[in-house]
Amino acid sequence: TEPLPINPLLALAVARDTAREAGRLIQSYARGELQVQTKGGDARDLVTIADTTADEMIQYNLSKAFPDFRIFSEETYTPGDLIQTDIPTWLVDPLDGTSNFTYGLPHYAVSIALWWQGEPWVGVVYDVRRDIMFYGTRGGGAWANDRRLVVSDRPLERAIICADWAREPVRRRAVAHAFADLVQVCHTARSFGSAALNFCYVAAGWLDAYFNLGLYPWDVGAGGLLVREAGGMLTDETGAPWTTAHRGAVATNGHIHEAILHTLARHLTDDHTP
Ligand code: 2AM
Ligand code: CA
Ligand code: CA
Ligand code: CA
Repeated sequence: TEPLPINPLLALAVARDTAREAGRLIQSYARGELQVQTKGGDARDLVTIADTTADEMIQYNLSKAFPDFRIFSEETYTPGDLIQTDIPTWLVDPLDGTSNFTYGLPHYAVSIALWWQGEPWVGVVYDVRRDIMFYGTRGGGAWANDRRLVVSDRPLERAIICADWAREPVRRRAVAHAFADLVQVCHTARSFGSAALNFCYVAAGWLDAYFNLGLYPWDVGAGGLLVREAGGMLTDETGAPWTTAHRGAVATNGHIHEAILHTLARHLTDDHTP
C-alpha cells in the first residue's frame, strides 16, 4: 500500500487534541438533564445531545486540519455510505458507551481512527473519566499515555473474557450463550459497555479476549489498530481478518483466539426458531 499522504504523527496529534476536547464537552453534559432519544425505532439504541454535539465539534476540528479527508461518523452516517479506499477517511465515534453515559456509569470514551487504502493508520481512544489516552500508529506500536502496550500471553484457564451484547436478537442470544460457555472454562468474564475501551484493554493485556457481534467501523477502527500493534489478533466471527465491512469483531491475545471463535460458531449455527 501507498504511504499516507501526510505525516501520521500530525494526524495523531490532531486526533488526540480533538478527542480530549470532545471528552471535556461530553463531561459538560454529564450532570445535566439529558434528553435521551432512540434511533430508528430501536429502544436500545440511545443518543443524547452529548453524542451529537461532540460529533459536530470533532468533525469541525478534523475537517479544519485536513480539508481533503472524508469523515465517517456514527452520528452523521446514513446506511449505504461506503468508506472509499482512495481518500483518507476518519472513523469517528464521538461517544462510545452511550448507555453507560446516560445511566451515569462512569465508563465511556471518544474513538477516532484514520483509515486509508483499507488499513488503519492512526487510532485514538480517549477514556474520558479516567483521563487515559490510548493511541497508536501503523507500525508505531500501541500506547496508553506514555506506556507501551503488549497483549497478554495467558491461556484460556487464566483468561478474563469480555463481551458486549449485539442488539439483533439472534446474535444477542449467540453472544449470551457463548459467554455462558466460556465463563465455565476461563478465569472470569466481564461486560463493560464500551467496545472501543475493550479493544484497548485487550491491547494492554488487561483482558485476554473481547467480542461483539454488532459493531460498526467507528467502534473498531481505533481500538482494533491498537490490538494488532500490541501483538494481538483481530478477526470477524469466522476468523477472517477484520475489515470495515464486518459487523462482528473478535479481539484476543492470539493464544485463545481459536477457542473463542469455536465457541461462537457453535452458537451462531444453532437453530433457535421455535
Ligand atoms: P455506542 O455506545 O457508541 O452505541 C455496547 O454494546 C458497545 O457496543 C458500545 O461500545 C456501543 O457503542 C457498541 N455498539 C454499537 N453498535 C452496537 C449494536 N448494534 N449492538 C450492540 N452494541 C453496539
Ligand atoms: Ca450509538
Ligand atoms: Ca460505539
Ligand atoms: Ca457512539
